[in-house]
Amino acid sequence: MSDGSRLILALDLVDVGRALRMAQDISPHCFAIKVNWPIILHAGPQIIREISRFSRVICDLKLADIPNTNRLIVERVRELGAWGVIAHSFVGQDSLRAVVEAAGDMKVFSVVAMSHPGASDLLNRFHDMLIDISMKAGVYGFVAPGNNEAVLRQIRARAGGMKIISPGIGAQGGDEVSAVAAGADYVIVGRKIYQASDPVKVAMEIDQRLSMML
Ligand code: O7E
Repeated sequence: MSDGSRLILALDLVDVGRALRMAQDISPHCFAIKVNWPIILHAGPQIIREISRFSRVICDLKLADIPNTNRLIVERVRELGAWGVIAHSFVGQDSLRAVVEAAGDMKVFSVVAMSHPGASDLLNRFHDMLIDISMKAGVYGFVAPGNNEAVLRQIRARAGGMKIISPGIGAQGGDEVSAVAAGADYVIVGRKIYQASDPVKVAMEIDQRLSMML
């Protein structure tokens, strides 16, 4: 894991052996590795512990439940050694606060806008309210789309100095340098890296492009 990197690898592979090898090979070139339902359902929750031995792990369960259920899930994620966890904010301040309280030292990122086209149907119209809910709940940072510069800039303006992590790069049309220029602290990249013929090379290139912006 690289403290100075602005890259977060989205490890959405379903071949567990390949995912672990890729996590190990790319971890020196990224800040953290994000694990989502696909790899957790194939490998089991212990994958969080396994990758946490050599990298920060952001556990992307996009929690969206009542406070008690959110708390029970986050307590387990914490036991497994994750560095961060992702929750939805639209469920409200009490649900999100339950995540923050159960997280302890883990960083909580709340989703305040998303990167897919359907996000404009509802969610992305409410990012200001979702940021306010998230701030009152005490989150560490936000998830905001790296492929939607207008929305990302608005979120950065309201978020002040809080951390923003941004997916939507590569396969979803966004560019890592533009996303950071628009306000992202870290970019989340999956297919552009793991579907490349040389994933380590692509990860290193992204990492280098972003480090030149510092
Ligand atoms: O498009 P890719 O392959 O680079 O993968 C993007 C990853 O980011 C993937 O895991 C997806 O679930 C996630 N993501 C989005 O693509 N868009 C969003 O709006 C939010 C997320 C996400 O991870 O939310 C939490 C960070």
